[in-house]
Amino acid sequence: MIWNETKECMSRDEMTALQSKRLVKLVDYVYHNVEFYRKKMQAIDLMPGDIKGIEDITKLPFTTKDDLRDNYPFGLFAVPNSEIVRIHASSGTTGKATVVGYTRYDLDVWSECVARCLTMAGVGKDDIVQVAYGYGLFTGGLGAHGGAEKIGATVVPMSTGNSKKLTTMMVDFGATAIACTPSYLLHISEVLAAEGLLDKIKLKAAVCGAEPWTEKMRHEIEQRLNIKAYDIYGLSEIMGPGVACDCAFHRGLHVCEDHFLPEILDTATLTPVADGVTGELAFTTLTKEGIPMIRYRTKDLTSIDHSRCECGRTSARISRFKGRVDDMLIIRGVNVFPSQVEAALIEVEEVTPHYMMIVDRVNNLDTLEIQVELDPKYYTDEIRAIETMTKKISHVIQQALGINAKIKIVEPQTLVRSEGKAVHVIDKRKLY
Ligand code: DLL
Repeated sequence: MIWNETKECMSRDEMTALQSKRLVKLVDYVYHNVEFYRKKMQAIDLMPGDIKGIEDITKLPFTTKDDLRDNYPFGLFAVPNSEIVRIHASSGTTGKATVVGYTRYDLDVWSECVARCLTMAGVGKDDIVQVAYGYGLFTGGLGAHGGAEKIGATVVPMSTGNSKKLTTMMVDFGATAIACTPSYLLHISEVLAAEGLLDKIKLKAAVCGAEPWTEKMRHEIEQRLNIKAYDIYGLSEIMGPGVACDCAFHRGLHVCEDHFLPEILDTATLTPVADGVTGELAFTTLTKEGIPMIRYRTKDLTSIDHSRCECGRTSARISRFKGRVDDMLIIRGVNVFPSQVEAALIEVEEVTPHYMMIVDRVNNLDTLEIQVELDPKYYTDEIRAIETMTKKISHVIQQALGINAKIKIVEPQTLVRSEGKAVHVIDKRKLY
């Protein structure tokens, strides 16, 4: 298929026209090439001709992660395996892996989208980019890699696993950009500080994503490393990193909406909500050949803004993620997102942004313990000081979450640092 009609900075009408044209073609494509979609459409008496533009999107059925698992491994592919040139997969915590396949054209689109994101972060052909997302079945490493190569940057495929080597090479190679998870970058900043290398780096930009993080955490990273940090979003079912990224104005993430049509859905009714209203993000892949997705429910919570950005780009922007529908903890009836804890802790000067939430149930009552690390320069054995600090943090958490939590202050460097997606929650209630 040839999809090559994209023009930069289209007007909203031009974008709608392009999306509509592509959607019509896509629906016809999946109807004739993926039995799963054909059966789903037949079940509701929907024919490809009934979809005339994006205004008809709500007529189409949703797709979920379970659909991918139920059709494991290749059941949703629209092309024979001879056309598939790459497989990625994500395992999740339960069930079978979700497997995705890319044609050569899909890989081209992917690197184009990541290249757009890196360009938004000011990264170009003169930069030396350390890619420190995991390489392998996870899309982070190879996805970022493809985009960085596309813009002609010098790519250093570090992957994860050896922070000391990474920091040494960051200095020796004069790396100017890094792509990794925000939590890993915080860890790298600690390693650089411990090695006395902070003033020897040439880093100017970081493109961070794959996990929720807050605006405050971005500032923290920027301050520690004296760089600019950008938020990149994506998911393997849709493509991988590069579905959206924020620009220098940080007023939401620009969606590559010529390739991915976003919808924000009311979490209860699954009907589209207005701009600015938070709901579940769904995507329809407008150009994907290997494994096209129709109204894929991401479970990620965000809102959308279709107005023109100060940077001049006209693409729709999704706000920084509030969490996932299924990350949401319900503790004593209150909805709690780990990102709220992170945002609250970052307000407390004496603690680091590393934390672990342990949720349990004692005598039928939910309990929440939050383990936090003090900044080494504030760490003390003095019981009185620890008590005062604990009280202070309890208050901040109570204000942020609306529930009480037991705060446990742990010694610096105690909590496990992640190299990939950070794990911030142990929910023991699920074990019963
Ligand atoms: O995490 C792809 C990726 C790699 C994105 C590197 C950015 C950078 P999955 O493993 O399929 O793919 O996980 C996708 O991660 O649905 C979100 O819940 C979360 N996520 C990804 N980026 C962000 C972000 C990759 N910038 C899931 N902010 C998504 C918040 C994010 N959450």
